[in-house]
This record gives sequence, structure tokens and C-alpha cells, in this order.
Amino acid sequence: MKYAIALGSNLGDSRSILESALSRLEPVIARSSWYQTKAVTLPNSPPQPDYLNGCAIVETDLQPLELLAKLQQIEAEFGRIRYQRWDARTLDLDILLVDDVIFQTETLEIPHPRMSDRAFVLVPLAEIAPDWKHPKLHCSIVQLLRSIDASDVKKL
Ligand code: A4P
Ligand code: MG
Repeated sequence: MKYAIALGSNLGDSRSILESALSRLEPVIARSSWYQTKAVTLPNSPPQPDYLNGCAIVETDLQPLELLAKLQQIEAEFGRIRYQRWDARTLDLDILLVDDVIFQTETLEIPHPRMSDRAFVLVPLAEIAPDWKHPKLHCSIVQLLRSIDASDVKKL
């Protein structure tokens, strides 16, 4: 199965954390550049440092829930502690897409429910998978990107 994965970090040495996390996901068949992005936060939450974000395409036989467990294990290895939703974090690994499949359980939803309005996801993903069709919205990543404001996402 082919998965698109989003990587993000806004605490610690983000670039080396993301590079090491990526090496734990081998074989990686495509990876984006890293992007500096403004933190998207919940209303009234304190300011957060900018994020470093990127995306990768990974080919694996793991089932979605097995891959989620692996991603959460890698997050834990890099010292991620869950305080509050959308808090600053050393490492966040999300599954964005798997083939052309819609997957929904209590703990995992694919396509990622918030990917289509997030420039910090769509800009790096468009770099490596511009034509991947979103199986619920029936349009490609570049098409989704055209409908949002991506001015806060800077390629490094
Ligand atoms: N979960 C459900 N679907 C998925 C999926 N497709 N991939 C569940 C991964 N996990 C999924 O995630 C909470 C639970 O979501 C998991 O236990 C899993 O069972 P989490 O990583 O513990 O918490 P979170 O990431 O804080 O929550 P959430 O809702 O996933 O946050 P988002 O929507 O991913 O947003 N701003 C910038 N610039 N860059 C960022 O990367 N990230 C976030 C997090 C907010 N603002 C950001 C960024
Ligand atoms: Mg997450």
C-alpha cells in the first residue's frame, strides 16, 4: 500500500528530529522539502513557535492501524508527550492518504479530516504527489492547494 504521511515539529532541533523520523520510515519513495510554517492553533491559545513541516510517500504492507501504531511509537521515541490537542510538539506524524481508500475507525480517519484546508500539508504534498486524488473530495492535491491561502508556508 502507498501512504502519504505528514511530518511536523515545532519544539527542539526540528530538522534533525524530522530527518531521523524519516529514516525510521524507510523505504521512503518520495520526500518533500522542509517548510517553515506559522503554527495553526486553536482560538485563544498562547502563541507557538513556527513549525517545520514536510511530507513523505511510503510503501508498506502494514495495515492502516499497524502503521498508526508504528508512527506513534516513533513519536514517543522522539520524546513527544501529549499535553493538549494542537500543543507544540517535538514530532507529529499523521497519515494523510492511503491509495484511493477511505478508512474510518474510532482512532484513525483517512483521508486526514483536516488536510484539505491546511497549507502546511498541501504545499509539501503537492511537491511530491500533485495528482493524487482525494478519495472523498474527488480532486487532486494541486487543485485543493489552489483553493487555500499558502502565503504562510516558506520553503527552506
Ligand atoms: N487520528 C485520527 N486520524 C488520524 C490520522 N489520519 N493520522 C487520531 C494520525 N492520527 C490520527 O492525534 C490525536 C489522535 O488522532 C491520535 O491518537 C490518532 O488516534 P495526536 O497526534 O495525538 O494529536 P494532535 O496531532 O495534536 O491532534 P490532531 O487533531 O491530529 O492535530 P492535527 O489536526 O494534526 O493538528 N500548525 C502547523 N503550522 N503545522 C503543523 O504541523 N499541526 C497541528 C496538529 C496543529 N497546527 C499545526 C500543525
Ligand atoms: Mg497528530
